[in-house]
Amino acid sequence: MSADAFLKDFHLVATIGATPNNGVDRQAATEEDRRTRDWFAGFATERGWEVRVDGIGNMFALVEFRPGAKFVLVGSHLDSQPLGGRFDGAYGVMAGLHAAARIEEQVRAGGELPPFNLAVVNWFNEEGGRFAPSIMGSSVFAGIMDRSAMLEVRDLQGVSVQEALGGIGYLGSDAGPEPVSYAEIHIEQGRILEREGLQVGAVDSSWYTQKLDIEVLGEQSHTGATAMADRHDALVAASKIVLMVHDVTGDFEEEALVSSVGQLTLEPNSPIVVPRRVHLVADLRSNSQSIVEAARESLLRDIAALAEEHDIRINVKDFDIRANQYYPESGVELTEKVAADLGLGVRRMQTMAGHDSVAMNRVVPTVMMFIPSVDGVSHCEREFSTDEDMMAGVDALTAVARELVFG
Ligand code: HGY
Ligand code: MN
Ligand code: MN
Ligand code: MN
Repeated sequence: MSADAFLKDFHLVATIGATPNNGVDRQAATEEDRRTRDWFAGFATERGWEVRVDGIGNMFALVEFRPGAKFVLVGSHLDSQPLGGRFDGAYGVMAGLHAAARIEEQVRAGGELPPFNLAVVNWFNEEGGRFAPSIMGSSVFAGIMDRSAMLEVRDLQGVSVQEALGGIGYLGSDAGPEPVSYAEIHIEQGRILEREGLQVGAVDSSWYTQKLDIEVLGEQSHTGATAMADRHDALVAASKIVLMVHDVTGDFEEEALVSSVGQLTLEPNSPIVVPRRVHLVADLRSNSQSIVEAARESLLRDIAALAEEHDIRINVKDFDIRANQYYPESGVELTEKVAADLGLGVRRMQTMAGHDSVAMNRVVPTVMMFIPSVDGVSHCEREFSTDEDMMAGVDALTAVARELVFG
């Protein structure tokens, strides 16, 4: 499989769910997600690879060399954020498909049968935008999240994961392949590789992350006729919480803690009604678990005082908690060796973003790799990586996956 073949496929898939400024909107289990899934299945069946869909919508394309042997999984996710980037996740799935096609060609030509098989994975709902929590499909596969509970999760319109997956014809019942190891390549979504002029990141660890689900319950009333002293305005309190989530980072060393509120919904959301309810989600991340926990404690104290001051109710729930992950040294060294063999600049690094590898590393030895992001931006239409860097990544992933398959 040539470089041109990869680029042609990548740029074709990027047209699915394309948005006006070069992004994509392919949220989990939407019509656009279905179209990329169909494309994924077509690529596999064209090559005679078996396609399986499990009970949470994860897709597997199986390249079987040795019947009955375990599978090296390579992959990522095809779902995107709303108005997201066309590289996040999709690059890793496309690179996985092409790496598998190249390895299959080499095995068929070379004659030597590897001890393990190979499967390319498209994980369901890594992004957690439409259905929270994120990293859902791979976490169910890894036994970290309960499938039936996840099938009941509903989006803001009240549609469940089960209904949505059924609606696009991807609520399967196949058993996924038995994994022996996992490899994932992904855009860095930061600016370290670009700044240092390197082509590959050998990811050795992931940050500690958690989210706070916050519900502010005030009292609905008339924005004109209600005296200020009588108002219980949920949005005034929620606005203070948004600023608290930002300001708490100032209690720690610069960039040691990152946080934002990314989602906020308002009821009834009418111009002349004092808001009754605000739902907001805060994302807290740090390389240090104790920093996240200290920030959480401080926020809970300040939010309790706020509820008192405003005489309203505020409910806070923790969710999407991800402990630091440390990837096996052998995998980090493999990435470094492969990059050096390919003449690519490489360095070790952590990931602040979550990935399916965070779930898979809990169950099998996992190799996580990055390619550079231009300007370090992601989860936006401006997200970009060059064809050259993408191709270098496909070469690196192919070499890593081949090493894993040959054991
Ligand atoms: O959580 C994350 O960073 C990922 O994009 N879902
Ligand atoms: Mn991603
Ligand atoms: Mn993402
Ligand atoms: Mn991610």
